[in-house]
Amino acid sequence: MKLYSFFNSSTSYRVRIALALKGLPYDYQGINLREGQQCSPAHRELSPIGGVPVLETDGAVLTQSLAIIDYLETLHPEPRLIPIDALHRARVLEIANLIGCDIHPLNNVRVLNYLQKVLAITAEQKSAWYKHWIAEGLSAVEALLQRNDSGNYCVGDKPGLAECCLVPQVANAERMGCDLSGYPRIMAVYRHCLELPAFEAAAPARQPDFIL
Ligand SMILES: N[C@@H](CCC(=O)N[C@@H](CS)C(=O)NCC(=O)O)C(=O)O
Repeated sequence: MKLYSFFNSSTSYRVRIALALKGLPYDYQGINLREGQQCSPAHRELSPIGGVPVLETDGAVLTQSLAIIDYLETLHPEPRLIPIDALHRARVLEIANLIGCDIHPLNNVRVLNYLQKVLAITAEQKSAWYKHWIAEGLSAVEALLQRNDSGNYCVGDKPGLAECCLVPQVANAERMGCDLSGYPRIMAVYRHCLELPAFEAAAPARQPDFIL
């Protein structure tokens, strides 16, 4: 398998964690989002919307991190990242969807670029936008974790799809200087996961295309 990724892309980080949790080897191809490589005609052949991650596998090209993780889960069910039990499964998917649909798209590179380059907002306004949507979204995740009575993990006693989504989103928020002191349950899961070898291997600083 070949993964097209950018070291600090949170959606690529989701897939890297899933691959590492399942112990699946892959080749790494960096796509530099800072240089706009995701918009090149060659990359759009792989990802029509112009993004990462992309997984090439068995002659197929897959986009969308959650679809890629679902594909990996179907072919390599152990360890399970998405529970079978209906309620646990729904709880994992509600966190993954909250992060994937309600948080990440608002602060994606193309959205921030449009705000700054087309609508001409200032760097301060861009930062305020970013922090606002992180606060709205992570407050909701924190409420779900309280409802789940989470401990080391969002749901249950093993890392899975919810942590694949949560850890990269928190890493991005930390990098962007967001105040995370109001999310004790989220931070407990985050800190615990960062200690695990699979999360360490998937971390931005461990990727071949890492740059400061
Ligand atoms: N929903 C997609 C989002 C993929 C995505 O947009 N990734 C970001 C990086 S985290 C990206 O490539 N952005 C490039 C851009 O917006 O130009 C997924 O989950 O894979």
